Amino acid sequence: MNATPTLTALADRLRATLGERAVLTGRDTDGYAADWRGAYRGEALAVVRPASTAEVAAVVTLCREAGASIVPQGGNTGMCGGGVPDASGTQVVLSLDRMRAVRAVDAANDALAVDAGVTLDAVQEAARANGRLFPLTLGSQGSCTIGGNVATNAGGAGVLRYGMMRDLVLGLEVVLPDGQVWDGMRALRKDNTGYDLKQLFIGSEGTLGVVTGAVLRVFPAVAARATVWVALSSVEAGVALLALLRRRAGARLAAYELVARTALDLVLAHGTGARDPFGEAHPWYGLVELEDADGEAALESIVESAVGEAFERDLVADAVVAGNAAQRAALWGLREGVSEAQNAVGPSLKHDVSVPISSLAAFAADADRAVEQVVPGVRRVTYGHVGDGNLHYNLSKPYGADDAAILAAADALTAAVYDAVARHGGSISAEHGLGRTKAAAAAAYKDPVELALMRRLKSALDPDGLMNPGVLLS
Ligand code: FAD
Ligand code: 2HG
Ligand code: ZN
Repeated sequence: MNATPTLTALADRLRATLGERAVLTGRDTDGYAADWRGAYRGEALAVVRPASTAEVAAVVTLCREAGASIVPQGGNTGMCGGGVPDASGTQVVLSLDRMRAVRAVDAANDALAVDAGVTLDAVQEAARANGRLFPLTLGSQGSCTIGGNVATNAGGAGVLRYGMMRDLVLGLEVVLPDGQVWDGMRALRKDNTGYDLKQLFIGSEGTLGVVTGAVLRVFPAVAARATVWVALSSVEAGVALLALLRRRAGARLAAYELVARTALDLVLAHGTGARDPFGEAHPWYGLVELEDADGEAALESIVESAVGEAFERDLVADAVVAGNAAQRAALWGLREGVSEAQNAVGPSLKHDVSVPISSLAAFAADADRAVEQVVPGVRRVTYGHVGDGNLHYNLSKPYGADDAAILAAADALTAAVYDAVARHGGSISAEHGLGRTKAAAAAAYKDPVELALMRRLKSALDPDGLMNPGVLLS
């Protein structure tokens, strides 16, 4: 679609307000118009890079006057195409990449106030520099931003102990679709003065406003860690091990990740320097980490006795404990390397699903049967956060097949997985959000009353539908 005259003038008006260098057009927008997987490529009318909340508000107002829709973008590491424009060439990408300040640290209140464009790595570093921990941990943390983490309600490996982004935010600053700034940068743990509006924006994927700042909860620094990689015969064994670990380690259980052999094979084949810790292959692996403020020896003794009991009960077939930081990093590399390694073998179908933990094994078996019927031999690259009931039930083409084998059957494969999710009372998005990929599926699988309520909220806040249309709600 060609840009209308009003839209054509918009880039000039944005330049006049923000300055030449803050507005990109033409080929300069390319890096912002595609996602990191190459799964989505759109075309932007312009990319705007405001440097302050007031400038974000000015951009939103100008876009509204011109009738241009806005796609907020942080680090562009999202999994569902929610941060890139559509192909119309009429959308404005609003990038937060010039809003990267840590605004304030209140160590006594265990709180950190930041701009939305600050990277997750930088927030972790700011917390560390003040003897604190910001526990959100993602493979993308060098690039993803706090605004993106808020907008997607990001999860990751630390959820078991600390919760999702939703649990880590005390306050927010948001530019609303009408250009007003909501200053909700409160650093309170208790505030019972009505609806908790920040929770509405957390997980809203840029459809209700632009997050420009956040007050984050931080925690005491963790000085002691114990990390163990175990071999498991089945998902059932993995789930039984979770209960055992919870009983023995309590709140010290910080992460418990599950990795199928198919996923490990990809990392061993495509990851740099990856090495199988065991001499023989096993169907499943678990990566377990305990943490505490101090007392490494105490943690190691809990790990030893827990793994000892797991051996006696035949839950684990082999185990290796990280002896130092380098070994710990190598074990985490086997887990965190899966996303990139799966990219190396062609298109992947990503299914970021959750079911009750008690249904994980039955779900995986059910989904395995269902996808096998659609494409015999389709590779199940299953891994994820077992402690949260969240599996990345990802699919790749069968060994030896070409890309068409999976692309032609993509919709049928995804429907087979989502139907299995529905049979087990699960969700089609545990942590990545709906984005463009799952907006239509959500309309089919979510409760109609819930969907209607979501649409009413959307039209109350964004009556002209200018905030990230086509994302989250179809
Ligand atoms: P973007 O990709 O830029 O945007 C994502 C969505 O948020 C879009 O809808 C966008 O419009 C919206 N948005 C971005 N910024 C704002 C803002 N300031 N205001 C309003 N809306 C905004 N995710 C997990 O949950 N758990 C994981 O373990 C995990 N691991 C990953 C590992 C790898 C290797 C990669 C590449 C990604 C991983 N992700 C994971 C996905 C991704 O990193 C997260 O979804 C992250 O929160 C996105 O942040 P971002 O800044 O890159 O957002
Ligand atoms: C992870 O847990 C991320 O590693 C990414 O959520 C999952 O690439 C994926 O599908
Ligand atoms: Zn994940």
